[in-house]
Amino acid sequence: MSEERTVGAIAVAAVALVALVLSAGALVTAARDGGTPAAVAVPAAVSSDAPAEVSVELSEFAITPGAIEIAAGGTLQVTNVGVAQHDLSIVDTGLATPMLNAGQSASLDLSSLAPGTYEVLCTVAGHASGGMIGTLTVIGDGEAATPVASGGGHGAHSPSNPDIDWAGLDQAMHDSIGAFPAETEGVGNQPLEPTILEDGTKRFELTAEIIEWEVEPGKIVEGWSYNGQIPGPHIRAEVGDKVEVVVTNDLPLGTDVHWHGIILDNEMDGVAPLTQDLIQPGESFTYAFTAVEKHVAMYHPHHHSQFKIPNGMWGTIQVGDVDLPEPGSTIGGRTLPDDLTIAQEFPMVVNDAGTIGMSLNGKSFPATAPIVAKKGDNILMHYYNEGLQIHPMHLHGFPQLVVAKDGFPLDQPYWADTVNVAPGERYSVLVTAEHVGAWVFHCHILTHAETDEGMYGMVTAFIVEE
Ligand SMILES: [Cu+2]
Repeated sequence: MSEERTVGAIAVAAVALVALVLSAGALVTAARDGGTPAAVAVPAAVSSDAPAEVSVELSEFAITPGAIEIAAGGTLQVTNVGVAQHDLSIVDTGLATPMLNAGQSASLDLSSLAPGTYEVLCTVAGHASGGMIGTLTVIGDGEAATPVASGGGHGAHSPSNPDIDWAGLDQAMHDSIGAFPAETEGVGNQPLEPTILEDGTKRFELTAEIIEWEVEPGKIVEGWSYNGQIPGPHIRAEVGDKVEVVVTNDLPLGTDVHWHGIILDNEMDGVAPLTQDLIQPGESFTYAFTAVEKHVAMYHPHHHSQFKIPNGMWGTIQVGDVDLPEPGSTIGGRTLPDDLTIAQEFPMVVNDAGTIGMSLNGKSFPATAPIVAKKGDNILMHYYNEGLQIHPMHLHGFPQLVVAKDGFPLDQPYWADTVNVAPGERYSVLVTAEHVGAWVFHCHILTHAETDEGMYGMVTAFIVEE
């Protein structure tokens, strides 16, 4: 992917479009002669193999399917399956459904649309940037539809579907894995150095700002960030520290910062306008608290978090060290090393929506950072879920010992090769790099890790050297 891209509000649509075009080019080999593949049911009124009627669901915050394909002259049946009001607008065409309340449906006649690809979105403020954006491809007579990635009809990925280029699928996976690890601009989670005030208070400074963020090679999105990083900078304090965080708002709307998991006074909880006034664009607000106990916590906006967080506004904050089990102790039949010195400690922030999409620490495979360890190293990893979905994080090769939940040490740590992390949760896991090799580490919701274009999203590797 080396094309020059327009960066900004339409970047996501452009990338989605390019991806669609690439997938069509790479994977469709048949049915360009106007013939009808035998395995495909064709609605009576059209001679394309695309359906004449497609059901589309609107929800918080997705348009499903995200890449709609329909025959020229077709009709969309649009249903709001969410809880808020939504609509579906086809950009620059004047076509849109009425605003739909939860549970309402509407038909959208596309007979005025020429074959081609259009951008679709929900026009409610913030919903498109929250994820309610997609593409609509109107397919003319005799054109082939793209193979459906999952869930659709068409006998997708069935040996009876003549549209599938099986060798192309093999090649796409091979090429995507060969691109790992890929260099991209920007690294998140860098330690934030405080200014030490006269009374010993540690003062940290955060600026909320919109940046260009390279999620994967060549894919530059509008990232909502702290200090130009996704994840935002890592804040570290010790129990007993007096902490101040000065937050400056360079966003186009008001904001606040919620300290998710930190025990502090109500007026510092960051829920505007309940516990404080909104921090208006151009203004600053100082959060202050004394760290009273150990925490594995995260910070993010509470005000319109539904699009700010998916678009990248989150960071990690830790107070003290997580308590570990006794070295050499036996848990669940496995004995821990006698030396539990931690060789590496780092966050694993998972996200799945907005402009950042399926990602680990703000990057999508192949731009995810590999974990590189020496055999026998002990690694302490903290999962944080800043997304909208649950993610079962599966490590090949050796198990993870879950030692803390939301920063609270467990009386009975437990072993797992797959740790399920729900939105808002943190799990701290201790991993001993027992076996040499390049071990895959990924979300086990398979469509968060692979597509027809190969490996993507929530995948990295745990590389153990001798
Ligand atoms: Cu997942």
